[in-house]
Amino acid sequence: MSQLQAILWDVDGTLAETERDGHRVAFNRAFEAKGLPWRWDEAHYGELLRVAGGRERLLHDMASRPDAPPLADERTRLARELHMSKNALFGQWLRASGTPLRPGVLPLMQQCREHGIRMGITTTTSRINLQALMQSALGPRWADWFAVVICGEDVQRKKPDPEVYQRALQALDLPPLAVVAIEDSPGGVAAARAADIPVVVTRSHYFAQATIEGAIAIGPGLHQREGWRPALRGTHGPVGLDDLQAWCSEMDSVSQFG
Ligand code: XBP
Ligand code: MG
Repeated sequence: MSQLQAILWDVDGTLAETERDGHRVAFNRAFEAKGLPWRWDEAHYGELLRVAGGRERLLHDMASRPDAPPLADERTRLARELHMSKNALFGQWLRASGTPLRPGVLPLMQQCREHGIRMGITTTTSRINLQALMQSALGPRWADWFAVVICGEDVQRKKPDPEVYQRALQALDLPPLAVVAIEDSPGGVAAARAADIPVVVTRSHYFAQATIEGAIAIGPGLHQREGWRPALRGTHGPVGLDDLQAWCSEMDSVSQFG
């Protein structure tokens, strides 16, 4: 493992808990505003999260709804309309709720900035949603924190396809083993692994129990040292760059760990 030179951040579930009370509720409000009786409860939305991308998720759900438009073109149009409406409502929710970054995220970001470790965003979410989150969490100059930002619109194929990660590596001009991805979902981990990038997983609400294969470390969040596999040395302080580097160095010995 070479020296760690950059961190690639997933967004939904990793930077912030945005799904259950954010995207899901905004989808439901968009259905209501359009006069549709569809509602996604928490459990159903958990199932739907297997499909990356809000528009793709809508189309997937319509496929099993007898009251969805019969023609593919109509479904595509409706999905686009609902998705735009959902994203606007999601932005309103973020601004009103002031949803914070998950604990431990900001300290690691600050440490990266202090030590010249570049950061990137690698997400399937829409750019407008990322902007709303980062604006509220890091302020109007949030983009200065990141050397590369790849969103859903920037790729042909969303996670678990590796494209988002391959594009980030290309933009950073780094080999996969010089970076670490931080993810929360099996699809996100699969995307990073398919790009040969080592992945650290912070468990999120919807993927707390999910089977996750191929991560170099899995734990409850960056704010605490307890509960990580492989175990972290020391008992105080959030997960830091030294910890990420140590996991990367141990990688070969834990590659079978799922
Ligand atoms: C998570 C996703 C997204 C969001 C909704 O992205 O799959 O689709 O659920 O956002 P990630 P959009 O974990 O890669 O950040 O509706 O804009 O797709
Ligand atoms: Mg995620």
